[in-house]
Amino acid sequence: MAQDADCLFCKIAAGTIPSTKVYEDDTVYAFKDINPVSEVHVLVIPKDHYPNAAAVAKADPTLIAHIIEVAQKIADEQSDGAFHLLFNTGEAAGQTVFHCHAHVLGGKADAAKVA
Ligand code: IU
Repeated sequence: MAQDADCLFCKIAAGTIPSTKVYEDDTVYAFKDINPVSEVHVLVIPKDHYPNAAAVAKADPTLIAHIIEVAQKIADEQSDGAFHLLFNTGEAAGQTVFHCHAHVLGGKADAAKVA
């Protein structure tokens, strides 16, 4: 699986749409969510296009494990190491961008926005 020319997060991972980068390596890219709901709110995405986390797990289990490792690294660096990891999967579950992304939520939450 590679990039999707029409996908916003593929463009963010490639750097053609700007974002506030938090971490990058050969396979993943992490950036600050534009509408944070907690003190630390970072999205970790695979550079290759997959529609959701289950599709990554099926195609490349090592990659989904790596996304979780990177989430821990970000929580260690930006907070006290504790974090929520959220993969909205499917429109009815609130997924709005159909490129797999892990929400890494740490620090003080905005109670008005986090259910
Ligand atoms: P969701 O799980 O698909 O609902 O999450 C999409 C997230 O992507 C959401 O928290 C947005 O604030 C965030 N986001 C972003 O950080 N940058 C963007 O350009 C767009 C959405 I569009």
